[in-house]
Amino acid sequence: MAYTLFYSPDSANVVVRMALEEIGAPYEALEVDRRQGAQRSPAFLKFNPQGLLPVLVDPAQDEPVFETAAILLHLADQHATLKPLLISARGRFLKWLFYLSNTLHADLRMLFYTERYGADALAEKALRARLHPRVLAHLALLEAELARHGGPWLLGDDLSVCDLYLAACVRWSQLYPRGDTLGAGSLQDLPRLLALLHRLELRAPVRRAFAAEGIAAPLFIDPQYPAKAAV
Ligand SMILES: N[C@@H](CCC(=O)N[C@@H](CS)C(=O)NCC(=O)O)C(=O)O
Repeated sequence: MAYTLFYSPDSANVVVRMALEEIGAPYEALEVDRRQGAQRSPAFLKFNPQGLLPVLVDPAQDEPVFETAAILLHLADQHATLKPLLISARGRFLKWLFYLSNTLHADLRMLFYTERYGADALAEKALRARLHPRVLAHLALLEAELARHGGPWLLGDDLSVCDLYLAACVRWSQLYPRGDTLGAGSLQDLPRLLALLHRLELRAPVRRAFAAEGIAAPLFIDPQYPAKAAV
């Protein structure tokens, strides 16, 4: 039976959509209109009481799954793909998946929604100024990991859900929040990361995932806003 993915263009659901397209799993995508605040509607809160996207409904599971990393791990385990198959690499896989979720994505979220953390516009600007170098440090750490083992993917030879998550985070860091992003040239000292992003962008399933959300190339380096942007 098909999965159901709740989405809004260019929200974290695009990471899950890349995974579904890479896997070739059948799924239905249901739009939650963030421009209308539909993620806070009683109907959607039944699927995720946090009011956040993405949510994946797997008919084989007793409840909807939310949290991007949890959905990715679930899909990778279910389909035995987009993850290392050797049990000795399980720790490394989990380590980077959780790092992307708990550290990189978490700081990006704070950057995108500074109004939820800062007392006023000045405080928000100051917070963003503290977050920018943090995000750049996270990207530098990922670049160092790629240098350590030689890539081409974050976990080494094979594409994993970690690469999909990482690429979306780098994309968003260049687009959001509008008017105060990391800035041009912020990726120029990260050649291995750039190579990973170029390589990923060539993959047909990845392009299909973005096209389905109304997003044209370039996807990851100097990316474009979606046709229907929520923010
Ligand atoms: N920790 C969550 C974060 C998801 C998240 O930040 N979703 C954003 C879109 S990228 C969202 O739904 N924002 C709507 C809102 O905050 O009202 C995850 O990893 O799934």
